[in-house]
Amino acid sequence: MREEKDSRDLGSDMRVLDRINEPADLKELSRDELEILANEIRQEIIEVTSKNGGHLAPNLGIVEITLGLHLALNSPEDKIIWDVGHQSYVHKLITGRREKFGTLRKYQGLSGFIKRSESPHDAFDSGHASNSISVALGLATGYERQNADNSVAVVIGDGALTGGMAYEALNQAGHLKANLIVILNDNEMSIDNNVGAMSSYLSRLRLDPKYNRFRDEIDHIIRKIPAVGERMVSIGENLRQCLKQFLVHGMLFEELGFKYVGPVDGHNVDAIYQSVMMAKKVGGPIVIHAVSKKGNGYEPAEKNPDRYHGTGAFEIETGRSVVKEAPKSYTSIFGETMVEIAKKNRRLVAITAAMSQGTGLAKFAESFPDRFFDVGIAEQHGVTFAAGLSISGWQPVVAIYSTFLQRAIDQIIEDVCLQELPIILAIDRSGLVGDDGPTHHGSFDLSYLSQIPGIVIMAPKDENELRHMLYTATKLNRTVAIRYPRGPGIGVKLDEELTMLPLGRSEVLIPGKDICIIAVGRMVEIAEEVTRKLSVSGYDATLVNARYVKPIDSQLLEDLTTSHRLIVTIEDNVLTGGYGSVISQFYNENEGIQILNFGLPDHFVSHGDVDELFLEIGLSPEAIIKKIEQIAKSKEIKIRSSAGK
Ligand SMILES: Cc1ncc(C[n+]2csc(CCOP(=O)(O)OP(=O)(O)O)c2C)c(N)n1
Repeated sequence: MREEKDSRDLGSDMRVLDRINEPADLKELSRDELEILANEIRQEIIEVTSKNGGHLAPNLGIVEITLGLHLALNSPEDKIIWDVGHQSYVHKLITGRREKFGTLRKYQGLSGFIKRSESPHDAFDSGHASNSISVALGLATGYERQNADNSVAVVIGDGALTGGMAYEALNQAGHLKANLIVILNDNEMSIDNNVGAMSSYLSRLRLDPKYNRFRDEIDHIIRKIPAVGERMVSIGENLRQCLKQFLVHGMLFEELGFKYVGPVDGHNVDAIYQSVMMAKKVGGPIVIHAVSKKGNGYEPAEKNPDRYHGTGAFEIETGRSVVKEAPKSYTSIFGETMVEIAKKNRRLVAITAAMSQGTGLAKFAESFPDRFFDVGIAEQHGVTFAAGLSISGWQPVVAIYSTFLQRAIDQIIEDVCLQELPIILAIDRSGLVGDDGPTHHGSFDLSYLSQIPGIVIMAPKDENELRHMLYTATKLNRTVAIRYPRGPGIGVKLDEELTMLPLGRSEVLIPGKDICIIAVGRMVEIAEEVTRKLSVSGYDATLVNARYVKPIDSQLLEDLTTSHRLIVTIEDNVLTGGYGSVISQFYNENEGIQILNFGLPDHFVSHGDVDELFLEIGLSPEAIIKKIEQIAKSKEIKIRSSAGK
């Protein structure tokens, strides 16, 4: 950056941001202009997320860190790995995507996460937490082995640092001694308040009086640095001395083989820039501990950073949500039912992996603090922790999003199912989730779970059924998975009394003949529309709510063969290994039955509104009807003479 502002008119209509087409342009800016730029970036992010929704608070908190980092590095030759990638909006805005930023998270628009296909500045696709140090260590080691001098930096939050993979990577990095710059963005928050012993340790570091000494020293040094810009000065001996002086010995990171710098003010571009320059100079693995404020610069988000971690559309002046009124979400009905059941069932305990609000467990945590556990972003640990609780006599419900539960497949198989432990997996955000896209779609849970012996898998057709399923799960004494979608329920009336749903029995919603449509979970609503429209065309199709994906209702499936020739399955899981494939196997030997499976395709589905995505992949009611009618015609399934009337 240049030392002083130049003759360019900062008051003109053109924003500083409009001059930034690539990170190298930052190096032409004066310190004043950088400050203006930071404000403009905040403004732009607030405006776009107020319309499109998105990860507002994390991005407002990372503006200066992103600018300082890009000033010190030369992306894309130097690589930045963003943990989770939800905080990458600033990075997107200064790496050539400013003009497209209004399309953020929209169908066919910019992704809300890092995507290599979007820009050469995006070094690694991200969405799931805690893997950044592993990737970066691989990159740094790879470059070193090629004698290439590309720098590699990681930005990881204190929340993501609760994930086990981060420690596996720190462990190896300290051993390999690769040149790796880890910026720890410490805002004391995961989505909710951060938890765990590491979080307490970071708090102690933050409170260390050396913080201020370090900051003062940095300020002093910065004042003495000549203009840099493209003509970057070499880091002087005094900086190296400064670094030595402030490497605090005996600390956890040092013990792991890292150098530690900090805490550094995460809202001071110069401090970040200088720290990264020092790290490059010194070499080896180094942690720069940056302290920042989530939501910085927008009052509602500063006050409620958890509420604005990921937000829907909102009114900028007040911060109030402008999302249309909708029925209660599956998530909140789950949370309320947990509280209801737990009042009577004193063995019930709940576990979340850093998503107490997201999974609807906040009320449970409030009502039963001793029976609630937030394990951090540690899905694997959470599942096995539940196994221990189960053996000691508790009844654990582990609430995790479908996509994140992928992390714990081995633990579910080895530590839970193999030992027949009666643990309930409450799998939220199953199926397509919409705006967050492929890293967050719950596309695979039916496939990765239905292969496991002994597990029971349910999917409710509406929020009322979810209540009964949860209750049933607490009574079965088996490992049970219940998968339900993101977003509002159907708005059905909720039964007051919770009842058991017979194990492995599906529900016939509309009796008919010739064609039977069996749908899983949220797809029952679409299947209902399909059945209704088929009826108008003259087909009296049967509609079945699968309810149980495992065990399947063999008796019903057998009975269907007497009066049906086409069995259609509809699910929002990948076709491979899903419900439809199990049904196809069931009818394998039956030559009189034709099967038609609808589900998610064998490619990663992008982001956008769920209905738009369904349209794209042929899961809209119209597309389903068209295919059914084609097959019905080829099978000469007759229609009523009163069709269409
Ligand atoms: C494996 C996994 N589990 C859960 C999440 C959901 N998640 C997204 S961001 C986040 C909190 C991250 O906190 P932190 O790393 O401190 O970043 P901040 O948002 O505070 O900047 C969580 C839990 C995820 N992305 N990946």
